[in-house]
Order: sequence, then C-alpha cells, then structure tokens
Amino acid sequence: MIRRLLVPYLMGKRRDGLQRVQLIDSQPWAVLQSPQSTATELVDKDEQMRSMGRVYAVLAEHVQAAVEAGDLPVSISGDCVSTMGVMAGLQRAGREPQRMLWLDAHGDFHTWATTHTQYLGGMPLAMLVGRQDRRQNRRDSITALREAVGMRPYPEEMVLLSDARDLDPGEDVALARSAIVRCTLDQVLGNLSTHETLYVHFDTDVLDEAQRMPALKYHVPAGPRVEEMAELFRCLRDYPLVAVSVSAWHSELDAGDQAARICLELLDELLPGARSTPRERNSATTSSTQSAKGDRAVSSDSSGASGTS
Ligand SMILES: [Mn+2]
Repeated sequence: MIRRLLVPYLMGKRRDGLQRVQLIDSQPWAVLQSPQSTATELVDKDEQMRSMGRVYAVLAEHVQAAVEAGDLPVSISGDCVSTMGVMAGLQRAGREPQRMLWLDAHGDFHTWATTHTQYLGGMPLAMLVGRQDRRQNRRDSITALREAVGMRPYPEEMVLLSDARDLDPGEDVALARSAIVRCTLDQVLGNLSTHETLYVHFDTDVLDEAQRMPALKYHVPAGPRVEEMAELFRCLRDYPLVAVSVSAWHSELDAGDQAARICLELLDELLPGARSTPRERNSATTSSTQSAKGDRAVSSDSSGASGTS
C-alpha cells in the first residue's frame, strides 16, 4: 500500500492551497498539521525553525507508522526540509535507506557560513547530512531543528544529487569537497543499484518547464523536461523504494492546478501498483515526440553541472 501524506506548509508557514491536491487526485491523501503552526507568514528565522521542527516531527511520526505497517510513505510538502521528517521516520522504523536520490535544480547545500541571503530554503541537504553551522551553540540552531524532528545525520556518501545545475559561490566548493555524488539526470541509473533500498526526493523545481508549469519555484533553464523525468521514474519503479517525498510548486500561483496535475502524473509513473492508463492521462508525461535522452545530452553540455565530486 501507498501512504500519501500531504504537509501544507512552506518553511514552517501554512500553505493551505496545497490541500487542493486532495481534490484533484483520485487517491486519498492524509493532511498533516501541527496545531501550534498556524501562521502564514513568519519573519523570525528562529520561530521558522521551531515551526518546521514541529511540522516535520509530525511527518516523521506518520512516516514511521506507515513503514511499520508495511506501507510506502509518499509525501508532498512545500519545501525540502521535509526530507528531515521523512528520514527521521525511516530511521525510527529501522529502514534508513541505503541510497538517497535528491532531484533538485539547486544544491540546497548552504550553511550559515556560505549563505549570503540567510535563506533557510537553501540549506536542507546540508541540514540532512549534519553539516555544522556557526549557530550550532544557539538554542535554535539547525542541530536543534534536527533533534526536534528526531533525525540522525544521514551519511553524505549515500546521497546522489541530480542535477543541481544552479549552485552559488561557496556552496559549489562545499559540495565539491563533500562526499555527495553529483550527476546529470541521464547518469542517475548508472549510479544506483536495484539491490539498494532507495529514498527518492523530488524537488519539482528541478524541471525546466517555465511555460507548461509557471507555478514551479525558482525556474532554472537547461534542465530536464517532464518527459525525461517520467522516463526516469518509470525505471525507478523497479527499485526497492522505501520513501518518496516531493517539494511542491507555489500553490497560490498554480492556475488550473496545472503544476499539481503534472506532478501527480509523474508520481504515478514512479509508484508501484495501480495507475491510470496512458489514454486516460493528460498527455504531459506520455508524449514521445521528443527524445528525452537526446534533449538531456544537449542541455547537460551547457548546464555546468555534469561533473561528479
Ligand atoms: Mn530544493
């Protein structure tokens, strides 16, 4: 069974628009909330981290319960810090994955030492693998956030990051010196084994679909199209998945729920079990007019993100 978990928050702030996923998907989604996290705007970074700690502790509980019941947890939330909640739940259920695939246009590898913007959304991967931060001695440090969620740092060398084509100065150096493996989308399967349990995290901003999905966040050109992601997901369906998490689009900008629908169709390609037939689906993920691999080979030349660390 698949346990679908909807977490309508963006960096600790409520985003009720994400709940529309419930209305447009034929599958049931459980909506998770923390009663103390009701604000739709949070200016204070410490309060933001406390709110994320509460919200993703709830996610961790639900992931743990799903895994212990033999289900596959699949979550959609507003940001990539949700990976901490998913990982915490997997760890507590004794199912820490042997590999993690992190699909993202960005590195998400900033720390307080490298960030110029103080933007917490640029730090989730560094948080997940336990990078120390210079606020570590403060009560509201990232370490405290990880403890609130109940997660142990995940080993860097087990993370495969693709295709992270938009890195900032400082972040690029930190990633290159880390044990995280980087690759382009067409190199993902070559870096994974069907014998290793796998957690797939899909930040929807990895897609290069400014026209078709204008509600995606932080559009970065020269990335994979929906068709290429669908092809990868169809292959990954045969891997021993232990969890899937999605970082969502801007629900308030998603006119007609276009981004939501395409992402749900993509999830359908990845998840085992019943799925709609191609004829019933929107043609977004089934178009074969473009050669996915060919497009990727062209775009990876100019992306600057094709090297491995
Ligand atoms: Mn991200």
